[in-house]
Amino acid sequence: MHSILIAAILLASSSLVLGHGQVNRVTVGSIANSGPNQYWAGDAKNKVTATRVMYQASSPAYVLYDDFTDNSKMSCEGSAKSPAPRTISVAAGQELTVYWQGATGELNGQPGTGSLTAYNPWVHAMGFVFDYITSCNGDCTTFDSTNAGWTKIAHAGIDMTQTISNDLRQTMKNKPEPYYPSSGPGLWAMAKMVQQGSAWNIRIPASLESGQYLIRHELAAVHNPKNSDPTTGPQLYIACIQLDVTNGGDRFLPAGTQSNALYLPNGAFANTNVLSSSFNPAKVVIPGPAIWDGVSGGVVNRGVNTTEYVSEERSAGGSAAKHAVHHSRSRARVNRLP
Ligand SMILES: [Cu+2]
Repeated sequence: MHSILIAAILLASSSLVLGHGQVNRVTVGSIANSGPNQYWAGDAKNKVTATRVMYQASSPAYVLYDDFTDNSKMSCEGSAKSPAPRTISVAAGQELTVYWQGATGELNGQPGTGSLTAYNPWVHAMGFVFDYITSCNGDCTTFDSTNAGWTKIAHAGIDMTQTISNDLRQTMKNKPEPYYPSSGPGLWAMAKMVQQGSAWNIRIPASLESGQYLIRHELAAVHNPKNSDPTTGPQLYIACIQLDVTNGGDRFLPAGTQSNALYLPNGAFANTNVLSSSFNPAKVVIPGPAIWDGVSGGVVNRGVNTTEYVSEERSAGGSAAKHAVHHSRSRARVNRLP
């Protein structure tokens, strides 16, 4: 009995390797910016994209728990030092929409995927969605994000006030990754995303000062629970999108959390087991730092007296002081513009 179950799980795990995907495009209002071609750098759209190249569909296809402490991989899936050539303009307080595309056609035209047929829908339906942001300290197209401090602006786990559609539940049953909870309430953020046409909205905080920022938009699929095999556990798909935020408010971001400190390789998140008989969707905790309140960090100094401002921040602690000094420098640069 048990060996049959184990064999079934192993079979399921091996076929899951074919999943995955990437950003199809990012939109702001009626403006669309295509994601890059991950497989051919010479593609013309790679010269005009604002989304950094992610891993391809084959190994490595996503970030696993062994790499949760790796700043280079965790910041932008290997593109920390490989920026995209463009930025997308978005006003503070406005939304951008990220459209994901599956690398394979498993869900193409399938019920419950938001009638998306122009390209492959995203292929996983259980997991978290996280949105982080960091300042590019100037130009995102030259910004090395390896040691960036990330501020969380949104996250979603499993919504117990909602239920997956019967259509998507049935569609996932036809894959080797049936949906859990197998009945009753509990809508994973990733299922919600698939149901709405593999799209996810991200609202830029209205208080955020104008400037260039990198969004770290992250899907964390949990269909393949962790065991002794290092290729199991949550699969992180990390899209870094370069933004030019306009009409900003008067706040700058706090120092944030480096990507190698967001999640523990052996914490509750890494050990999420949707297949366990003891899995309780109501007890799922969203990992990572708290969502930014839109206030802490600091007030942008639009005057010329940056020295006084820096000394105020210094009393708040080392990293904040460092950040404040950096900000004062960028203020000074901004102030020189006509
Ligand atoms: Cu996948």
